[in-house]
Amino acid sequence: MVNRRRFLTLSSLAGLVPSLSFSNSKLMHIGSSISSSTDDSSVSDLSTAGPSPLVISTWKQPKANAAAQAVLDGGGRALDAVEAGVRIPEADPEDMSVGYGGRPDRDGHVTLDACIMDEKGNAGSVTFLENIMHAISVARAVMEKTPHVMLSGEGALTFALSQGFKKENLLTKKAEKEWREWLKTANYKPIANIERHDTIGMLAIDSKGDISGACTTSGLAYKVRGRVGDSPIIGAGLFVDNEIGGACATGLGELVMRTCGSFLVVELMRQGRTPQQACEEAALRIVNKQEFKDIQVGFLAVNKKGEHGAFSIQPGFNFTLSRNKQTQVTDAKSYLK
Ligand code: SD4
Repeated sequence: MVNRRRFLTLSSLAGLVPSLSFSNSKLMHIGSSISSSTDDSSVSDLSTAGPSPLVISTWKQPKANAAAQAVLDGGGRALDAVEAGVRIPEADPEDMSVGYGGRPDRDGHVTLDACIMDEKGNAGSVTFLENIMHAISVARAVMEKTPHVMLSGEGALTFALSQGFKKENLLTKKAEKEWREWLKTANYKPIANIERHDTIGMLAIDSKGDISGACTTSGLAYKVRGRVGDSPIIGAGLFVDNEIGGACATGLGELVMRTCGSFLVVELMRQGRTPQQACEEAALRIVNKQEFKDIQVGFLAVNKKGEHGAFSIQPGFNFTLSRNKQTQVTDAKSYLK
């Protein structure tokens, strides 16, 4: 349950929320197909607490969820599910915020950030990786085959090649055309939702009740070359603690990194907050301390009981939840209306 009173209290203490109108839009039902809804309660009929496996991901990601759910349905591990899930947008040229087809940096290079965490607290990450489609699988290889957590840039690429990953061009014609158009003004200013962020953060709970998570992105379009966001940073773009739950973030990574956003959400759940309360409080931490006008950040979380929560600064953030062979896309509540 969302603790609205707590949120209102926190908000009004900070003097920051002039109007909080919570409408009561209902979830649409579901069947085996995908449904969508505007969800002000965020905790929906798919989120009935219980140990049943679930997959939840940032933004509208039904295909990714289906791939993850197939792993869970076969009795697979949450770690395998999240890897399989996020590989879908990584390979999709139409998804312009992740992997192949991702928008390049200002110099025309697609550079990838990704990380993964398993139920034992193991973590792997790659940053500033070029020319490898499945950054998430490289991150997993870092976790499982090296004594390290994070590899970056040229070193990450060399490692990927040594593991048999194939080098390929990730810049599609479409992304290149848009980038050349952008070059005419080369005006860079991150604005909420303007890049139609689709970075995927995914959390899964398997039939044993174990939790894992993955996050992968090509980062901000036309970023300064070498810029790394929150997505590959354990504790910022993703954090999993199998005793408590998991969280992931999307939006402007700089704001998420400054607050260790996903770690904060998980720690708030450890202190007793529901996933929804934790996401709201983490977002408030940002708006209380940082310039957030025009900036989007969204948090997504699940706890060990299988409850979920989602919250963003600006409207426009949604998430995809799959459970019991049903999938729904839901608009998250937001700080600004
Ligand atoms: C970043 N957090 O690189 C990512 C971008 C993102 O949806 O989430 N886009 O800052």
